[in-house]
Amino acid sequence: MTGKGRLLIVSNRLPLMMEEREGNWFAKPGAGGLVTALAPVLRDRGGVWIGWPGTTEAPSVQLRQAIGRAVADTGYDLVPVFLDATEKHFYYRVFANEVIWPLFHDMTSRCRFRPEAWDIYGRVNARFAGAVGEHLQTDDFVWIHDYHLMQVARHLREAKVEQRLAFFLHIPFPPLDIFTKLPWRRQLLADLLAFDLVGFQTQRDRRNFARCVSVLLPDVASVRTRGGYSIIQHRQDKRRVLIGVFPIGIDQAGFARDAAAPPVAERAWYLHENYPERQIVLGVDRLDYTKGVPEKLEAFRYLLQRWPQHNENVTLVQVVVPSRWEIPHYEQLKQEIERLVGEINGEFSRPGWVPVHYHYRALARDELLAYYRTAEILIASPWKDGMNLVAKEYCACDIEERGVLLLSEFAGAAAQLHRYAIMFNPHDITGMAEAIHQALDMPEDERRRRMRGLRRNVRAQDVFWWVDRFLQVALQRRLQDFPVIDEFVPGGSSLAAET
Ligand code: GDG
Repeated sequence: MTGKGRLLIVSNRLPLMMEEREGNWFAKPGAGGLVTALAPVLRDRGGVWIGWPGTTEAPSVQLRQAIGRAVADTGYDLVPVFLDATEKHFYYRVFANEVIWPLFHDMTSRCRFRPEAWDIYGRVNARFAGAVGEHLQTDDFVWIHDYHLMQVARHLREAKVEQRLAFFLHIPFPPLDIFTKLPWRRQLLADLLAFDLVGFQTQRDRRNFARCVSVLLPDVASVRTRGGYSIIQHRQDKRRVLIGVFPIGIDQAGFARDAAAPPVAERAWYLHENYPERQIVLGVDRLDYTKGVPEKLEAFRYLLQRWPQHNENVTLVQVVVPSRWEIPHYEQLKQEIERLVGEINGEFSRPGWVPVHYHYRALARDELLAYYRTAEILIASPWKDGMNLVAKEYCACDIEERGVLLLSEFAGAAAQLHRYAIMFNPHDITGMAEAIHQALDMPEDERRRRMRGLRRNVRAQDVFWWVDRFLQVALQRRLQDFPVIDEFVPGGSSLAAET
């Protein structure tokens, strides 16, 4: 990596778990993939992570001290941005999760376009920008993450900040006809053009964004495409914004190592004992209407009806991790999933065999890895997904290389994994059931060949590769050095040719 300045990471949440016990605050450093990949860079160059600590409690001395103590463990600075309950409600719950989240996943009927939420989103973004401004030094580089913070660069530019500012969107960017429904469409696009680099997960997202800019802001900027990148130039001051594709990876080596370690190996053995002579089909999803869980259950029911030879030989383990449960659409989804699980188990269960094992809780990491390692098949069935890390984690943990990945054509991960996964359209219930049927009957050598291909990809383009590539493009911009990231067209001819 070039440049000598520090790195400032800005995300909605600080990489911390805050806990209050008997009036005292404790902060535990987080351990997700993003943190794992960024921590060495932050320690090496020096850096700061700015974000909300996850509580709406007033910022007491106690709370600040607990965050201060966590800095000793992380090895880089943590700067909290505090939100009160009203701000959390409108900025986070309503604007981020009930406007941008459904809109960017093409589900406009679930959007609540509340003007006061837009105002408070702006206010909170201005506060984040203020925190960045306070800690910024001349040579620093600022990397802002995700849809909660799309206006931070504009606020910083208004405050005459000239440092390089980059943004990465973890979720998809919608096509023009969907994005146009946003009441604040031009403003939000213009806000994003205050960055120097905007990164997306797939070519699909980059193309959608470029088209939105050229149609909605023709008077503000011009758009060119070069070798898989878009270059947007402001008409007034000729400033350029680079739009690129950076598919996020996982800590592949970490997952593979932990999957092989004794605690996971023992759990995996125990799981096998519980499912003798049976193939496990696994689903791991946050409770979210974008993840296609009801369709997966419908497909599993169709499989049992259409190919009864699988009855008693297959178990679907569906983990649903509680999330955003205070939003009514999520509660309705939970009820729908539980109704379907009940119907399928009611119809097909036999003594000694329950077709669907349903867990509505977050699993401990070892437990999750044991399921990844044990399951013969994993189904990721999102209607739309920025990437889908679960699919990659499954491949990393399948150290015996016997598993089959079934992947929705609409997951961002499809662009990298479509050659070796079995691809399906999550809206096509019978097609998905056929894919499960094909996977259940797949010969060992084909499973191995496919899984090796998947694991090669997940290893080569891991989260360290992702951070490196993003920072190199952000700091050097030698585009010719970077091969173009693959494109995948759902339902396109590449499907038949490649699988
Ligand atoms: C957003 C975008 C994009 C799941 N269940 C358990 C558990 N998990 C962990 C998985 C994985 C993460 O949660 C889920 O990541 P996904 O990528 O699948 O989905 P989102 O949460 O929607 O993430 C997505 C991602 O950002 C990154 O850019 O890929 O498209 O929507 O890491 O391991 N972890 C534990 N127990 C569980 O039960 N411990």
